[in-house]
Amino acid sequence: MKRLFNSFIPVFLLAGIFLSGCEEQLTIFEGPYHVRFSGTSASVSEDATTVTTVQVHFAGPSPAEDIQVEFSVTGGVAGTDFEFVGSSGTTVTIPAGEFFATFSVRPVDNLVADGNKTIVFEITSVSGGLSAGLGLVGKKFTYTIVDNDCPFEVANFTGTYDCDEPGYGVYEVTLEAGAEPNTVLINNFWDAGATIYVVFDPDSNTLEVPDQPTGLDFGGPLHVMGSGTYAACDGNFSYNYVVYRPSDGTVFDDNTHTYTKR
Ligand SMILES: [Ca+2]
Repeated sequence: MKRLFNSFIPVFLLAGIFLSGCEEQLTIFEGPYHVRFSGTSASVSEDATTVTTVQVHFAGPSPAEDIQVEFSVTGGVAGTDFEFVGSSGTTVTIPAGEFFATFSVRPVDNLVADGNKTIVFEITSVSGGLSAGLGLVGKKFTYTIVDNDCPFEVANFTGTYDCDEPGYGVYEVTLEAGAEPNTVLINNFWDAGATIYVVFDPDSNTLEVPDQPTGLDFGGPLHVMGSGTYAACDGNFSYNYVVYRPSDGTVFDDNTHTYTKR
């Protein structure tokens, strides 16, 4: 019985602490009344379709009139780096009798390794003479867009590849860096042992097959020309091309080559 009695004591103590905690939480907020962001930050990948809803709230008694909240945007451009969803911009309204307003944003994807973007929404003014945030608390919301692209490097486009030529098949080719910047030499072009070169544009995800002789001859020298796109992170690329005879313009092939790294 004594052991049982002893075990009750901590329970009563814990209950007392818990109840006193509840009483503290019921303390009524007495001001200063202000409008603030409910959260502080969010982070999304640039290629995500995630819509982030950002909330502001009024810390005070139920408002008798609408509260207009204006905010600024720094570190990114709407329509370029991110976009507003369901609203056009930088004012939200907390309706009379309510406490919350929201706006929503999502990232705009690109194919350039342009680094992470740190976009800051800051409350700049609130109607009714209310303050923006409580001091510095709640005044800013940071929206980070994490870049999912890789910088272009020639070295990532060398080695052994499978070349897929629709209507013909898949065959092995070997790529090596060319003498000119951002240039790669492709051997066994067209599965015909020819060597051609392609030029990558490091500032976009595009590449060009400049008009050039292939070294192949079919009633006259054959040329190739084309253009395509690449994925800098995995080193794969593809292009549309034509093989033609400049002497009379005859096109021998109008097709696509897709290169996948082995
Ligand atoms: Ca990017």
